[in-house]
Amino acid sequence: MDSHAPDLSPQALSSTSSGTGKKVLLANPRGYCAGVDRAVVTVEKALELYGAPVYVRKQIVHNVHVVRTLEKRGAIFVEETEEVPEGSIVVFSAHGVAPTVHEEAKALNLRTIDATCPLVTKVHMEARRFASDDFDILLIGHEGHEEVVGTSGEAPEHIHLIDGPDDVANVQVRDPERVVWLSQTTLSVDETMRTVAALKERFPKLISPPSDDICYATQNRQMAVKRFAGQCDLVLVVGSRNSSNSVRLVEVALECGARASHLIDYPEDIDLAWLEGVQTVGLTSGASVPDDLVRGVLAVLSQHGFDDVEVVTEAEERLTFSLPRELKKDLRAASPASS
Ligand code: 0CJ
Ligand code: F3S
Repeated sequence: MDSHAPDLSPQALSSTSSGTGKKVLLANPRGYCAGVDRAVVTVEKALELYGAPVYVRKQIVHNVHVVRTLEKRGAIFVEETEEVPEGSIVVFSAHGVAPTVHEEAKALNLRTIDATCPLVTKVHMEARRFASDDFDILLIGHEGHEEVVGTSGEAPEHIHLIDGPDDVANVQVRDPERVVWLSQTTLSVDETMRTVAALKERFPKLISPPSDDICYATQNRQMAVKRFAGQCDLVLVVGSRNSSNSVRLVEVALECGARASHLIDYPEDIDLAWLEGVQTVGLTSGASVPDDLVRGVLAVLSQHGFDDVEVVTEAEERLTFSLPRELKKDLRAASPASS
């Protein structure tokens, strides 16, 4: 971590103002969710336990900085299972994989560690259950996103992808009386509700998922941005371009009244022209973003007079997930005393 980065404790934040009138509203919660923390720690522990290299299928989470940092420690990221040398260890990313990927790994005699977020696994289980009850499943999600590819792979014969409200008119189902909708975990809550409303118009008997598929972290980060967007001349979202939940935060900020909003990977990505005439900056980060990067952004903002930082709290998150079973077993075997 950058030792010059600002202290984000409440005491420090309440005493930093230099009276410029320039202000930062800092979203809470922001950054790492329980599933990302688990996935990143999984790769770190695997590197410690087995030694480098550890192969990871796809980006473990959609964040450039996280991937670069793990690469430096000896992780090798591959796009497809077949790129992993026979007999090696491979970690599956937080976004989940189709059953065919497990089969490919088995055929190559790979040792797999599945870092799929348990909340994604829950959606996979819903897909399997509704498919076995012979429902048509309308999966709301972004075409080509890894999570959607993985979930669709659970029941390709039953799943129809709905990528936003415009896809609703053309979808064909076998029996309009047996239709359920499920979703990707990292969508815009508001847009998804618009899509569901359109689907219900077409299929009045449409069944909803047994519990929210858009996860708690996605929802909380969007709600936190909604709290301050209307007061902001600019909302900065730290996150990578391929991070669905991060991109959604920019959209939410703009929809909810922010005059401008930008997605940045690093503090250096801030274009100083964005700060011209700005009094209030909102700051948040996607679920795959380490908080060091947010601290770096606060340091840059402070250098430009934005040193009055107010934390805007939407929710306190305490959820944690235990490490993948297969890794825990090996960790226990390696150090029985600490388990
Ligand atoms: O799908 C997930 C399990 C979310 C992981 C956390 O975020 P990120 O940025 O890796 O992925 P999304 O593109 O799904 O937001
Ligand atoms: Fe899981 Fe949601 Fe994070 S699905 S990985 S808790 S963004």
